[in-house]
Amino acid sequence: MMSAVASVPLESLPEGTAFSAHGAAMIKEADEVESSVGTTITQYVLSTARKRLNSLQSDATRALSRHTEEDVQDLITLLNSITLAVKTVGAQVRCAGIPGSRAAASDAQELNKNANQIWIDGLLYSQKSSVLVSEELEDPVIVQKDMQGKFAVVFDPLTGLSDPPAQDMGAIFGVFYQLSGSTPGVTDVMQPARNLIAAGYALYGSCTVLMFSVGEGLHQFTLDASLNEFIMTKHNVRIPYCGNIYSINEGYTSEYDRETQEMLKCLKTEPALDGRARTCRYIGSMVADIHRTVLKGGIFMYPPHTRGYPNGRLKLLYEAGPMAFLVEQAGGQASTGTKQICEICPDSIHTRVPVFLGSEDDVNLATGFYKKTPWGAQNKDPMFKLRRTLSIEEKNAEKKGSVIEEDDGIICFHLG
Ligand code: AHM
Repeated sequence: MMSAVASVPLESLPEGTAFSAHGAAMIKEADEVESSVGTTITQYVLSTARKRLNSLQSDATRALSRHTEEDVQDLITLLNSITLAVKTVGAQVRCAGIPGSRAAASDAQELNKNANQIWIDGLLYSQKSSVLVSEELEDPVIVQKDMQGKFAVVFDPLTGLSDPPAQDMGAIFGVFYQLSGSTPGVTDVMQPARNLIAAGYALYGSCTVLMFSVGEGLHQFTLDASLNEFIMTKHNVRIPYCGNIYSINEGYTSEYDRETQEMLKCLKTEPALDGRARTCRYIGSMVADIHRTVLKGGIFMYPPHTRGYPNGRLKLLYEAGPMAFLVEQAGGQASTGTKQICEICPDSIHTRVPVFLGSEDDVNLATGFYKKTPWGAQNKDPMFKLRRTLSIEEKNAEKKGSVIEEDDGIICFHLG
């Protein structure tokens, strides 16, 4: 794998274009590269993006009868500008609050403004996007004609800012194909998350982690500071079928709807499906709370409440949608309580939706309260509980990609 990287000397590439040019030059070799731990993000995209682009046959992409090699290279160039923005903002976040540091922003607002500009500049100069929607801007940015590409990008350049530096900050993004193929406009981003070509979130912790998908599983990349490159550190991350952690701002309990209040009572009294007592964790930064949920299982929630957010606080296009796509890629579920988040088409770029996402069993429990089949009622049936409990190992094995066979009534798990 590494020989593919070494075969194109970086010093032979023009300054500033190292990653995209390098990526394009590697196309041939990357055909043979399997996505696995140790791969660079560029290699991974090269080896998987074709499948994803080919599989997108929705109305959104029908204009492109088939993807071209150029589409793959354009996507890589676009993603290189995104990873560069993540690296640059990550460096600023690490310096934030250090007096005298050139990169340090003096306050959260300034940090946020800088982060937004870094993302916008990078995406514009990539010349691969046509429409940009940022949480920080009221209106979409329509890229000027001579710099347009064929992708529409939605992003939150810096999230988890309400209490810096105590919180883990991060970024969220999603990439769509431009809808029309002709004049770019706001309608290009009015697509459900199901149509995303790629999405990811970054977490600026003790190291910068990028969770990323092109629609064939969720993978973890970690910024290797010595190479300044994202390297795959976990291939095909699978969210456990159930977990014992619920994550919600309980300070709003009396202001949540009846369904959420009932569910919270249930979570405090009913153990998780695997028998563990439940526990609560809430950082107040969705990237950090969701990252823990993805790795450990459980549920993250931001339901509607009457203290200012009657539809929930999280925005569909660049927060809930990409996160729902990524959680589903890890085998989890994402719902508003009544609808799958990935199926919802936004009616405006800053539309908010309620969010319940995480382990399949825990999201089912939560949505049961909206479907009027709450866990409390089901739980009275001892057979129901038994059936659920019996399925847990099978479900977790499935999620880990293990092969399950039934032999004379005995279930065998072959670890994949
Ligand atoms: P924002 O859309 O204003 O950036 O807020 C999003 C953030 C999330 O990261 C986090 O989950 C949530 O707001 C916390 O909100 P609250 O303080 O109401 O619990």
